Amino acid sequence: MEPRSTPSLPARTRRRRGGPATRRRRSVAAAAALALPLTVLLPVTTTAQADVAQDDIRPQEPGVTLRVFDVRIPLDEYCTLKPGTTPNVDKIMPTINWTSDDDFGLTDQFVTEVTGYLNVETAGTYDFRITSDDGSRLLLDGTEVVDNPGAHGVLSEEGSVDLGAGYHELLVDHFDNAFGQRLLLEWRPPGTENFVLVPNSVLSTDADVTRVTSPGRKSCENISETPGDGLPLAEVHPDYTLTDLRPEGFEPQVTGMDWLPDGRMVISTWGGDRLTELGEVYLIDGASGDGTAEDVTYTKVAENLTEPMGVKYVDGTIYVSEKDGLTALIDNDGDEVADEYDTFATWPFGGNYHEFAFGLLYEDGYFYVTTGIAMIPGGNSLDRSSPRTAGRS
Ligand SMILES: [Ca+2]
Ligand SMILES: [Ca+2]
Ligand SMILES: [Ca+2]
Repeated sequence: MEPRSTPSLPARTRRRRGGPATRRRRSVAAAAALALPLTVLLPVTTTAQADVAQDDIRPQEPGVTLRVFDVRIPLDEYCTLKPGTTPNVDKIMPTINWTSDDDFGLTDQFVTEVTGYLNVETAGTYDFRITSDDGSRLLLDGTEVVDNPGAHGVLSEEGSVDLGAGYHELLVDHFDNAFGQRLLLEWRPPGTENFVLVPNSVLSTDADVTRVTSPGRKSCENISETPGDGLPLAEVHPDYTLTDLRPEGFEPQVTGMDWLPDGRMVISTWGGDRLTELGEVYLIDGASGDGTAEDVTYTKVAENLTEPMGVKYVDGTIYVSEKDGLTALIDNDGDEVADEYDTFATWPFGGNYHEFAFGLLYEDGYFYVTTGIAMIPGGNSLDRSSPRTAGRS
């Protein structure tokens, strides 16, 4: 199974396709074609509907985020990557103007996703030109502004959009099938004559993100594949049955699992954001054997835990590994809800978001965890001399 992003990086919803403006543009073009069959259609200006409120934007740094995915299949259309796909390349770039293998990080049969914001000072009609080898498209605030589809050599397409002053969510999709590759985004702001490269000064992307990558081939949703060829888990071998055990309304972000002697399961959950104390522990009944989601019931045992990443049942007591130590959940009155949270052991913890204690195991009187290293957002280890970064468990 393909490694996922670290839990500290909740997946963002990126793909908002085909907003109202796109639909409007198409219907206007169709009507014009019916009424004036011999007339060349004039370009129609789209309108980006949803300007991004300043308050909704995380801290920014100049540039755009470039993610590249190694799909290794012939491409003549946009690839919809399978959910949770980790890129092969993830880096910040000053502008969108790339040609070489080094720029993209891959050579052929790859998919490119560019994200960030376009911040314009003045409202008005902006023209955009996207030049690519092979296909590409530009979306602002989820609305398609320029489409340059299909497999082809270097080719430009233009489009226009009315923009309000402020931030606009930017997305460029691109793919390279074979031979050369190119991606260039230019614009012509209101009152100017010529297309120029969209400058670094108006581009920004989320600052202080951990850029998680993984090697290997990535998969598109719209390509048929068979299980068992090294692809991320999407289906299982036909000899097995994949069963979803999450009942309606219960979709925990599970970080650890263990069995109780009576056949019930105990799970720990993450909490959903960095450095929170929102982790919980549940007892799950009905999750074994031929059980389905309808058979599953759950009860909360504990809450307010610091990003627990492991859970273990030993001699009648549930233990969880939090960021900073091992906690025993003590039930005094037999109702299976913890009444005391006893710190059973501690280990080095520097308060860094990336420090976790994974994979709680127990054998012959000893507990075992593996600790995640402290990281500076962006990807480097914080301190190579600390016990955590030296790889000790
Ligand atoms: Ca190429
Ligand atoms: Ca090409
Ligand atoms: Ca109790």
